[in-house]
Amino acid sequence: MTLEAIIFDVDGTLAETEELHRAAFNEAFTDAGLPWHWDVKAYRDLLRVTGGKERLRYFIGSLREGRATTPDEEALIGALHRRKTSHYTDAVDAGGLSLRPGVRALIGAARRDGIRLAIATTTSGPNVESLIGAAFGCRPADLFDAVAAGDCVKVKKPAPDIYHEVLARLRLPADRCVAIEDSEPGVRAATDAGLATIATPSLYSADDDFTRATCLVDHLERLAPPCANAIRSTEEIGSGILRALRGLHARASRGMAPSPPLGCSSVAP
Ligand code: XBP
Ligand code: MG
Repeated sequence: MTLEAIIFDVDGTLAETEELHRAAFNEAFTDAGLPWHWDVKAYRDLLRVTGGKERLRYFIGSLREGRATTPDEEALIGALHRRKTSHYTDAVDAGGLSLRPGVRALIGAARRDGIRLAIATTTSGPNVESLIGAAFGCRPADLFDAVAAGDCVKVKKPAPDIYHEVLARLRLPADRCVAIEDSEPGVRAATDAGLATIATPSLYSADDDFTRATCLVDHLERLAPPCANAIRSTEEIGSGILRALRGLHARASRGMAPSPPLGCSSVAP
């Protein structure tokens, strides 16, 4: 089976975004005069709830011992989340993020080789626009054939809906694509949609369970074979990552356990 498309998650996968998200939530709380503050430990737990509005709803529910949110609280969630998105996109627009190792190289190699690119993310559309604008100086649609983000599906990850949506937009079956994810809910969503999935854990997801992933690797650049000459061009790194992805995809589509590529921390059975 030929590899035809690569589907990227955004938060934690394209870039280490979660500390900026956390700061933006806290700024929104301060703006609203609320005494709430999400520290790293609290945010690690809250990240189990995917989606910013859903996270806020869960948090407010936990303060109210789990009872359903009132209409006033729903209005507050909407207002806080709009404010949070504004703080977050301002920080990204100001250059607050850089891409994770290997991401730019792989995107370049895929474009040179005619492999299609897509995004399947829980994060809101404006966040994707800001990150792609800051990193590549273009709109997401200039780089990606399909961009499925935020509320474009009713049920967010770990449900597979966002991947079903992006596969429908690509008009491709799952076995022609690979997904790249950084977290357990993301890997679950992608694999439940039938996708071979490369896991590149991020700061907040290092302790997640990645046993469902096709391959677990610290970051994408580790998939490029090392060379004696320590200096490799971005093109060489990108071609190496893409070659490894093609190999992993081919083995996954034959139902074989992938042989560990260099730099793989571990591989699912
Ligand atoms: C990760 C998330 C997102 C962000 C916040 O998404 O759960 O909710 O933390 O984004 P992914 P919003 O890894 O799928 O990109 O506040 O815009 O929802
Ligand atoms: Mg993610």
